[in-house]
Amino acid sequence: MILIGLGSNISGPWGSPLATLQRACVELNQFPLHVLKLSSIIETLPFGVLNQPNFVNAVAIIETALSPDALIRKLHMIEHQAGRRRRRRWGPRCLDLDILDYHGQVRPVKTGNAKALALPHPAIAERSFVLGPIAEIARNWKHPVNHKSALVMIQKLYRFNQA
Ligand code: PH2
Ligand code: MG
Ligand code: MG
Repeated sequence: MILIGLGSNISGPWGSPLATLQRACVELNQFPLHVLKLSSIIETLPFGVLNQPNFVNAVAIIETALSPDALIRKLHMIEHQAGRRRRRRWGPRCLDLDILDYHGQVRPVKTGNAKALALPHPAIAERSFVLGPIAEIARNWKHPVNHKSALVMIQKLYRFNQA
């Protein structure tokens, strides 16, 4: 299964963050990409850098024959069309498209090369705005490294099991 995280918190050439996310879904469904399933689009509080507008977030299950590196290049092209320019870490953006999982592939985070693609996305476990939508559309999905479902990971995030 290939999972893509979508996020936006500033308007751009495709309109509001919500309109941008909707248009991004259309673009994600252009050959050689196919959207199999899309989660609800949810409004979320900013994570990391706090003094920025709320985000809209969603997760899509897609299929494609593209390799992870070709896919990320394609996603960066769509981000660029959506008006994304600055690349401040965790800062505001018109559109962010992240590969969360690529068929369970594991590629370690390479230190000293911030641009290298790490798989699965290294921050899934800390982000309810990713885990919630995954739980909604991919009940049988398991995290490729810890083998936990999104629901179990959300419970850990909120420490429900440790209260
Ligand atoms: N993306 C970030 C940083 N913070 N916060 C929310 N709520 N949603 C995001 O998609 C998001 C974020 C960097 O990619
Ligand atoms: Mg991101
Ligand atoms: Mg990104």
